[in-house]
Amino acid sequence: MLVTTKNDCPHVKTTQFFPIEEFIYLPFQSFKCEFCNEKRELWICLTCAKSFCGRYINKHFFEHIKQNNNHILCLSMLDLSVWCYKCITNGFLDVGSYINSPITSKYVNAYSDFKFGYNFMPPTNQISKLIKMNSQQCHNFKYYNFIELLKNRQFRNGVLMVGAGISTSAGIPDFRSEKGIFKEIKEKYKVKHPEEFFSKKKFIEKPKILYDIIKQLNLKKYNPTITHYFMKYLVDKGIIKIIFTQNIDGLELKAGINNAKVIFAHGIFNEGQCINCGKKIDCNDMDDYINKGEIKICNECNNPCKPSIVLYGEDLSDDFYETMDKIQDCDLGIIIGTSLSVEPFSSLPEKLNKNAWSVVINNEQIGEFDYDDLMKYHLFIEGSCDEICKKILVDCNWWDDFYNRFYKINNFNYYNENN
Ligand code: CNA
Repeated sequence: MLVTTKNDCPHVKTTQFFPIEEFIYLPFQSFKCEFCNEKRELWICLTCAKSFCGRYINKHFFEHIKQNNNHILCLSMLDLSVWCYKCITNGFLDVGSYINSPITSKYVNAYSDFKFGYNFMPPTNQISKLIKMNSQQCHNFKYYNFIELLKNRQFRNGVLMVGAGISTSAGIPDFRSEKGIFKEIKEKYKVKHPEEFFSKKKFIEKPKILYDIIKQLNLKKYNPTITHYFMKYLVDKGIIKIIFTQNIDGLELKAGINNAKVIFAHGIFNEGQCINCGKKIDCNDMDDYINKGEIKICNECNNPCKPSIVLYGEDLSDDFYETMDKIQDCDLGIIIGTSLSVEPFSSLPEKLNKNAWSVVINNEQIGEFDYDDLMKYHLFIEGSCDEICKKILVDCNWWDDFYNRFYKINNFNYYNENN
């Protein structure tokens, strides 16, 4: 084929281009031919940003321009070349006009950034005049792009990383919020650093305090929240494959999520073990001791037994370390209700690869590192996690199904009613 490179195509000036600030957030990975659903040899129309198969498949791009007179510039999703169909002579099949202009380069760069993770062409002065979007617009584009991918099952290997914030609406306080456990401990025990009561050192010195805290928390009485069922829903849909939780309340299991999918990074309250030799204690037995406020002593090594939660100064389970390497293969990471301030859990999101989506749902900004710098597709959704999970379900058209499966059989107002 004879190809001429044109830097001065007259149709570039008269073409109405799809807004570049929206183009950069299009879900290219789910693009297919608008006519025949083909995924091979696709062309993106630079006017409407829809995709169509090319001459070697069913020639639907030609169909598109026949129907839309002014849609003539297209970008190849294969080799990133841009063509003008008005400049093409000899029918469409023999001679093409490859366009290289500042404006079309913006689209090439944007798509290249998606496809390869870097810009295909060096920016010219014109191109580098970056289109500025305000942060709300940017957020909305990203959010709806995310919803589109979620609803079309483009994510197949997602990971959830969650913390105490997913259980606050059940009535279980978190650690660090205004009404959190730390504040209460500070006042009750007159200490500056409430964390110390969750340390191995302090437990060995004064085991009774941790027994009292666990007794007061009475974690057995709580029920899962909308967010827990949302997590179950994503697992059932095959979108989420692993859940890392910092929570010790076990509500993930109460919501029906299979034990094999959940890594309890900080253990679980209703089991027990010796602080020294690790010997397991029957959970009813441990519960009895906690309720009586009597310290269970290990009959193997004579040391105090603790609920099977990981204390500061103790190592996390092998499961945690073995599974965390899987995060780098995930296509989606959703982080919910955690301040991400406890290591090594707080480093888990950094294991996501740059092309994975990372979505943080929390009622305040979190994390030490700069996600926007680290992740190409990062979305922070601020607010109550139950409300946001509901919104996502509605936007994906999953709400009715979710409602019938989980919502109508659970009373999610129990906490609000009691408070
Ligand atoms: P944290 O440090 O208390 O952070 C919780 C985060 O969630 C904060 O950023 C809050 O602003 C946010 N948050 C609270 N409620 C909501 C809500 N409804 N919607 C959205 N965001 C909300 O707790 P982390 O989990 O980050 O810290 C890890 C500790 C807490 C782990 O060792 C846990 O074992 C420990 N913990 C667990 C539980 C539990 O099992 N439910 C309760 C309290 C503490």
